[in-house]
Amino acid sequence: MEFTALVLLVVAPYFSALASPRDGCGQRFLVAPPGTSRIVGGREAPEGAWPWQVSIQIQSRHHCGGTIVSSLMVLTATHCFHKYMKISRSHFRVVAGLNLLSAPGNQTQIRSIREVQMHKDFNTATSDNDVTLVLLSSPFKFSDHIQPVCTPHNVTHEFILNFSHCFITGWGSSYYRGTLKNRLQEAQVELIDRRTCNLITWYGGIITENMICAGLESGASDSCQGDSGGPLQCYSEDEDRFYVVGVTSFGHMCGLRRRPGVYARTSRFAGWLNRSQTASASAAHRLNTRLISALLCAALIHQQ
Ligand code: 4AZ
Repeated sequence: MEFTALVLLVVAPYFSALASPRDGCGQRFLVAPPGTSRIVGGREAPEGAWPWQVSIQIQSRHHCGGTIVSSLMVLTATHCFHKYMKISRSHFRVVAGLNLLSAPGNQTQIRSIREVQMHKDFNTATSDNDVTLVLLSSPFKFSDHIQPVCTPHNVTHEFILNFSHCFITGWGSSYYRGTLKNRLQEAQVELIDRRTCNLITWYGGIITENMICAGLESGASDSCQGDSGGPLQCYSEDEDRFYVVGVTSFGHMCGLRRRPGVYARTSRFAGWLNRSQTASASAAHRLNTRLISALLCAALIHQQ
């Protein structure tokens, strides 16, 4: 009987790691909900404001942003990886619970990468389908500083959520060809409909259905180099949660009038996200599952 209890104790965390990513997502415990005041341009993010934001690093240097969607998976941009596949995966790491790049605190957790799942239809010329899922070597332990974000179920769900406030976050530069910022930055943005964003005086037709523009017409709020792969996140007042609405993808330089940031539209990738998450999680857990089955069998035999 003691052996059975021991087996259950060992097995329980694996099942909780496999639990649906929508269980408790998009909530932050250290910062109040967004107010009604507008923020134009970037400002320093308070500690714990964006607990799903990660820094993807190469040889301990910030390379791209990313978003925690479950304890084992980080959503980022394909362009953060596809030119870097010759670099050994062991040189990459994913850092969560981070505010100051130069000074990871005791809230920080670091994981290596087990697998990179790039969207197979990523187009280098157009940046269409600029989404990648990174499978971690071991799960993040969620805390006040580390939490998963919610992901929209589909495009209709994205509309129904009726977002009141959207923000972009990252350690990227505050001007084109600038240097990285040490402290995580946040800026409030507006979602810009595709028709406007494709106007001849804006992006002139290069924005596909898999992309969403966000920023301000004036250009005063924008993402920039180093923010790539990170989240465009929106707050649902009804649900009191944040959803990742976009993945920072590209733009014509930074902060230019009528050249807002362009983001991979996550609601268009809900099916891909679910399939990739299930496939990767099951592959990663196949070995563990075998071990668990063996242990459970042993416990049953032991009981008889
Ligand atoms: C970049 O190079 C980049 N203004 C990211 C976002 C934007 C421009 C460039 C959007 O990573």
